[in-house]
Amino acid sequence: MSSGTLLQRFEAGDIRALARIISFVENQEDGYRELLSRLYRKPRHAVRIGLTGPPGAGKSTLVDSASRKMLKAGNDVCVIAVDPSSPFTGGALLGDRVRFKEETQGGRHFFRSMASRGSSGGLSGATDNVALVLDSFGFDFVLIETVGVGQVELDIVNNCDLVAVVLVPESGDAVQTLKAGLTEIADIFVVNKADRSGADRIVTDLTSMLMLRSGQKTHPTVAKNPNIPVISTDAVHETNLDELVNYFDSLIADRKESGEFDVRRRRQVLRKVSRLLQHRFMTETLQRSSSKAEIDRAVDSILAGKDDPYSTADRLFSETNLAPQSC
Ligand SMILES: Nc1nc2c(ncn2[C@@H]2O[C@H](COP(=O)(O)OP(=O)(O)O)[C@@H](O)[C@H]2O)c(=O)[nH]1
Ligand SMILES: [Mg+2]
Repeated sequence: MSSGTLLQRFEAGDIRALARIISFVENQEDGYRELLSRLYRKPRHAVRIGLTGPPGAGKSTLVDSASRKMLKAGNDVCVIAVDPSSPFTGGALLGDRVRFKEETQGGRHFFRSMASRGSSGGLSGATDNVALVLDSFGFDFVLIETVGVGQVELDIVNNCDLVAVVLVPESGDAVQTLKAGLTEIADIFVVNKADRSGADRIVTDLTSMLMLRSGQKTHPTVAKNPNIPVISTDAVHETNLDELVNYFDSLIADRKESGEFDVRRRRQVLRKVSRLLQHRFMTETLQRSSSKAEIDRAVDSILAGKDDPYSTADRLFSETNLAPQSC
């Protein structure tokens, strides 16, 4: 990065500096780790809310409507859309994946889409880092939109303080939703497109299924958080949007009071440190040419029934030079 001036401009609230720093971090340019280390030490207060669900459920529309409500209340809100199909308008000034608006009344609104292609394995880390940059800039809310429930999306929402799973009447019945493992990640279910037929039914089914499950206390996550709210919305006409935003506020307040908020934050940090360690260990082990040859030999031996993956991993671990260096 070109000297401290960019960071100074960032700290002074310059939106172009913010956009530049996001790209810098997303592209992992030289020095991005040092920058992130500095940002981790800065005071921050943003709440991260993840919205996930099938394509076309109305996540982008919901994020947009919910943002406007939050902005009206005087909050600075930013959106990270990890969805290549997110509607995008304008933004030539800051680049083709950024949008910024200073509300005449209320707070600042920043939008950034993240490329989901070409960043295999690193997307959740990159999203987390971009969220940290936005948090450090001073935003009150970081809304993160992701599609579906693949491993990457799960990793992304695991880094959120609150997760809304967005469904539509067409999403299928409640049983399917439960089978898809969505209750494990949902803090709130949003049945969007309430203007369409079938919305009431999915709300009722989902609510009774959740009550049944919490009664059985079969799953630890559900048992710990038995009252997952289900709310229906019409994102286009903004029906129940105030209620949704109020739910966000009250769920976060409850979490903070019960200590669950901090428990989650601890878990997020621990997960991040583990990932970095894992990544570093893997790359350092595999970079040693002696290891590469050794791994090849070990794979041959395992296939021939003369060795096993556990002993191989133990051996490689004990041979790795764990002398302290800069991570
Ligand atoms: N009827 C209806 N259409 C909606 C609603 N919310 C979003 N849509 C429409 O559904 C389509 C997909 O919305 P989008 O927000 O892009 O979905 P995403 O893929 O989940 O981000 C768009 O044409 C929206 O205008 C809603 O509550 N009711
Ligand atoms: Mg979208």
